[in-house]
Formats: sequence, structure tokens, C-alpha cells
Amino acid sequence: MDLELISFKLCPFVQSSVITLLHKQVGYSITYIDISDPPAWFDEISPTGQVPLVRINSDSILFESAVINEFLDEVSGGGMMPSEPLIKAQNRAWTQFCGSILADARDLAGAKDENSLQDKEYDIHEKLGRIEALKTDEDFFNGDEMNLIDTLYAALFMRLDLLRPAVNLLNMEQYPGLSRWSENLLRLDAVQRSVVTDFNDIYRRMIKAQGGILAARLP
Ligand SMILES: N[C@@H](CCC(=O)N[C@@H](CS)C(=O)NCC(=O)O)C(=O)O
Repeated sequence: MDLELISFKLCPFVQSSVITLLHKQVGYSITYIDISDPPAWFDEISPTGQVPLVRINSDSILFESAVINEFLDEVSGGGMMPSEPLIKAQNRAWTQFCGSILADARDLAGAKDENSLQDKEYDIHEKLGRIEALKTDEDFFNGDEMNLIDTLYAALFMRLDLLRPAVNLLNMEQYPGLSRWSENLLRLDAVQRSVVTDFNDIYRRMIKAQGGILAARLP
């Protein structure tokens, strides 16, 4: 099967698909676009105007990262989703929840005044607290193996880590379970190789370009 991942270098949802592909050792090619100025061919094939998008055998299109990731897992032998229906459904729900934290983190990074910044910090802490409450001592979300849900949290944790000099959201005292989970994920080869080599710089520059409060605080 020929897989082409349409990507934007800073997108956490794309990153979750790349982690899945690397972890499952599935061959793929990657095409980067600028999502703020997408090419005409992308608008033609993308139902939502969003990345990630996967083009399969040059003709079929899949969109929505969670759907893409389940497909990638299934066609490569499975194993990254719990088999029990309730746990599987809960994994899907908490994966979507991660998407809402990523949206908060994006808004936080662009916040132009202290009130908006504090509101977003509050929202993020509220959500991190909920996941901390259900995190077990296991290395990853479901146990000792990385599952699909972990791939999006890995992208979130990478961003929270990069924001740390400006705002320390994920700290060991407040979130011991999440902090250990983050460390376990960020040291994985598939996670480290899931972004372009100059990702940290590009991410920092994107925040600086927004000119918000965090831009001033980031070194
Ligand atoms: N629910 C989507 C979210 C994807 C998403 O938000 N992608 C962003 C980039 S990180 C995007 O393409 N934004 C462009 C837009 O919304 O117009 C998924 O999981 O694939």
C-alpha cells in the first residue's frame, strides 16, 4: 500500500500519525504544506481543509487523525488500541479531550493579555487534573506499551515541555503521573523522530511571531 501523509510541520495531529507510522514501521512518504496558505491541490482533496490527510495508492483520501491512526494500526497488524469495547471507546474520548487541551495550549501561546493567559492556564490545569486523576502507575495510558491515545498526548507533552521556560504547566509536584508518562513518551525513538529536526526552533519562532505574552517570556 502506498501511503502519502500530507503534513504541516507544526501540527500535533499530524505528529500523532507520524508517531503511529514510525512505531508500526509502516513505510510512507510525507508532503509538507503551509496550512495558512495551502496549495490548490490540497483544497481540492481535503474535505475539511485540515491536516493530517492520508492519500492511499494515489487515489483514496482519509482525514481526521484519530481515524487515520486507527486505520494505520489496523492495516499493520493492530495492537495499538484496547480490544475491550468500553476501554476502546474511553480511549477515543480521552484522545478527543487531548485535542481540546492542544487547542487551549495554542490559544495560550497566542494570548495577548494577562487575563486571557490566566484563563487558558486555568482551563489547561483543569483538564490536566482530570487526566492525572485517572492515570495509573503504568508507563503509558493503557499499560506498558504505547497505544494510539499516547501518540497525541506525546505531541501535547512535547509542546508543554517547549513552553516550560515561559510557563511551567506540567510539573512533577502537581502532576506526578502525567510527568512520568510524559518522560516515558518523550524518550521514545518514534516520538523523537516524529518532528522535523528544527522543530523546536520553528515552534519557538511561531510563538514569537504571534507577539503575545509568552513570546516575550520565551528566551
Ligand atoms: N480533528 C482534526 C484536527 C486537525 C487540525 O486541527 N489541523 C490543523 C493544523 S494542526 C489544521 O489543519 N488547521 C487548518 C484549519 O483548520 O483550517 C484531526 O484530528 O485531524
